[in-house]
Amino acid sequence: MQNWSFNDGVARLSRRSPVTGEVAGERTGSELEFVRELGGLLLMHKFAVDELLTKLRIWSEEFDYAHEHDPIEHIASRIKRPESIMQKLRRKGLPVTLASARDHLTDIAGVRVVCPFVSDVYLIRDLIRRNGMEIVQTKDYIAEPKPNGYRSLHLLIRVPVHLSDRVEKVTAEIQLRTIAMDFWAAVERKIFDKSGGAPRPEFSGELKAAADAAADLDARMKGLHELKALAREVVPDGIEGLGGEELPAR
Ligand code: 0O2
Repeated sequence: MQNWSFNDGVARLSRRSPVTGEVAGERTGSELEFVRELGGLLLMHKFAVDELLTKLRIWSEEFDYAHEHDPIEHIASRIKRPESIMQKLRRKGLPVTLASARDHLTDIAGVRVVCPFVSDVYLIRDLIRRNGMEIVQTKDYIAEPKPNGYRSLHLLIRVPVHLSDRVEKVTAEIQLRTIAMDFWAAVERKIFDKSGGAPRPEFSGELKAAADAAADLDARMKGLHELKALAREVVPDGIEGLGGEELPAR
């Protein structure tokens, strides 16, 4: 999920170069009409992403300060490219209109949160729920991974966007996963680009085994994390202080 600039996206949709202003191809009248109308909808989704990112960054810093544990490793966001919006509407057999995009596409605003531990994924889910954002759909691919091994928690949330004269609730998709899950998903996407269809059966076993290895890594890192917390409780100075004796200076 790459960051994407709003102006760049609108320029792409109209096939107008953001640098030279030249129009690089012909669009049908209805597509151009769609281009003109889409701007406001995309801007509203950009605002939703902005609101969400602000909250996530505050929680990240707050937890780091108050609990000496930052539950967020990194965040990525994107507004769906206008070309992708048109493609998705066509793929779903829907009319390429503003109303159709607004009513049927729930992933125009997308935010991905990558966390150190699985427990952090659910902590962020709970913080979202407790902080004025309604979760309208949950797909828990961590509890039930996809057949290829894909793991992530997907939420559709309603983000209140505070405009100057009203509050609009905008749907955004948020994907939460661990660093290990993110590594697998990012590389899987590179090897098996979604336009290429499902991987051949002989690759599926290896792909699933790699996903299981990532899950095993998560479990082992969780174990280490708990061990460190326990050591801190028993010996406040941590594992380093267990022996009690200072090493001679070298
Ligand atoms: P992009 O460019 O990543 O946004 P829907 O979106 O509802 O039509 P679906 O499959 O029901 O389709 O939605 P789901 O299961 O919530 O998955 C949507 C997104 O999750 C995908 O977005 C991917 O980002 C991610 N995802 C789902 N399955 C996989 C997978 O097997 N591998 C990887 N690497 N990512 C996955 P898009 O639409 O593909 O595009």
